[in-house]
Amino acid sequence: MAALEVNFDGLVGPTHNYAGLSYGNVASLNNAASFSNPLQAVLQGLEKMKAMHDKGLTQGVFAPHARPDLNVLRRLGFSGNDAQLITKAFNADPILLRACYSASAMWTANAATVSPSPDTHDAKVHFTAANLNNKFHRSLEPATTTRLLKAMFNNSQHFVHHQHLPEQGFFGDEGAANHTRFCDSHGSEGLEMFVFGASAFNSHLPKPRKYPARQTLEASEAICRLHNLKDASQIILQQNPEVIDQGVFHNDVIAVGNANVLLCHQQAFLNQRQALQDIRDAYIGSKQFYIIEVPSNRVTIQDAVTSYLFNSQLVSLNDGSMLLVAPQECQRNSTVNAYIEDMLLADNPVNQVQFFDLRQSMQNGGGPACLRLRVALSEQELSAVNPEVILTDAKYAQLVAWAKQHYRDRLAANDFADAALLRESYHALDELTQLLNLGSVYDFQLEG
Ligand code: SUG
Repeated sequence: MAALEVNFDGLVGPTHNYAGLSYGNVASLNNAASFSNPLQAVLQGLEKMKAMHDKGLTQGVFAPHARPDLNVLRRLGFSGNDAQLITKAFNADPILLRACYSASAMWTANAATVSPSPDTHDAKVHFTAANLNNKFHRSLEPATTTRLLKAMFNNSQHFVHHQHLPEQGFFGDEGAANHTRFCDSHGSEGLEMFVFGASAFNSHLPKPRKYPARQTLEASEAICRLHNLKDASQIILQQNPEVIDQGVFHNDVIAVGNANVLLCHQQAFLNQRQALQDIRDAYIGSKQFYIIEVPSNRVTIQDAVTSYLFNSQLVSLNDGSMLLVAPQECQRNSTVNAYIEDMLLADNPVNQVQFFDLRQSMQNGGGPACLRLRVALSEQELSAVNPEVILTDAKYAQLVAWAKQHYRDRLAANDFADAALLRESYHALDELTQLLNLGSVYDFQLEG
């Protein structure tokens, strides 16, 4: 049956900022004191979405979350009306307030894990929002993510939504950032690869020493069970803990897969030689399977982390060729750029590259692949998706006009003390629920 992959890109929220919240994510820590430009951020993201749409791909839009999250501030003991809550939190702990304002839901690779119907025993598409419990600001996401997923994929004949895993480090789950799928084509049965950073229960497996492992083996195993995955459609591998300590906080910072191609760094996996053989052996397609393994003497881990080469998207175009959707930082890094040029000429399906300016997101450690959640859908399943979340030329124009009306072009530390930002943000999202026909997915009340 004809099927295609739809990338649902996170629309950057109006409170996008740099608060240095993600220990282990080098860009987040390095840019902690910078001011942000939410308008530029949302437009950069929309430009990538539009470019994919212009290539003939089906492109989806994933709405931002309502920020600031006042419910969590109330839970933490702050009280009063909206403006009083903001003032009290700003005076008590400005970084906590910034965490409640974080637009981190833009990185929809972390929103959920999705298993397409050819891989599951009940032939339905399964969704589990990630609990993201390793970082406080991200742990605020799963409930709203689930509501958004239900508003986008609202059809129980085709779509199954699971509750996120228990909110505890043992089941730390970062969603599709540690999950990729190999297949002959998007509609054929695939092999889903889950990559974990450490095991919570098995002390024999190595762990990173410095930075946290955000995905556990136990979380990946639970997702395989919940999604009712066929045995042949799952493989679980461990990420190399040494590279986590060098800033590779998700597998998608060191590896990316699409269809019959895996692009990964030489140091991506623990016991890499065996891991790659296991993937080859487990591949269930009949096409040739390509592994493009980038040697350390061509691209160092440091270059991988600063350029985000492996956080490129690999997408199959309608003519059968494969496109690398890379951040501009790869083009600016001469070693990485030279590697890409060689890769395009080598014997593998990747034969085009397009670079994007996603600097606003990149400065928080979010490249092209972080910004998208992949959902492979049959034609029938696609027709059951809320049509308003699929990008068209008209929807793009509406979203650009909406962003220009509501977003600021500069946010600095003191702006978070003023409840005007809260009002602007809630009003923007209220309007967006209508543009994307999402219903009541947010739980804020507009005062006055
Ligand atoms: O969870 N950064 C995000 C970046 C997520 C990238 N996603 C993938 N690799 N798939 C994170 O670390 C920084 C927020 C701040 O510091 O203000 C942040 O949350």
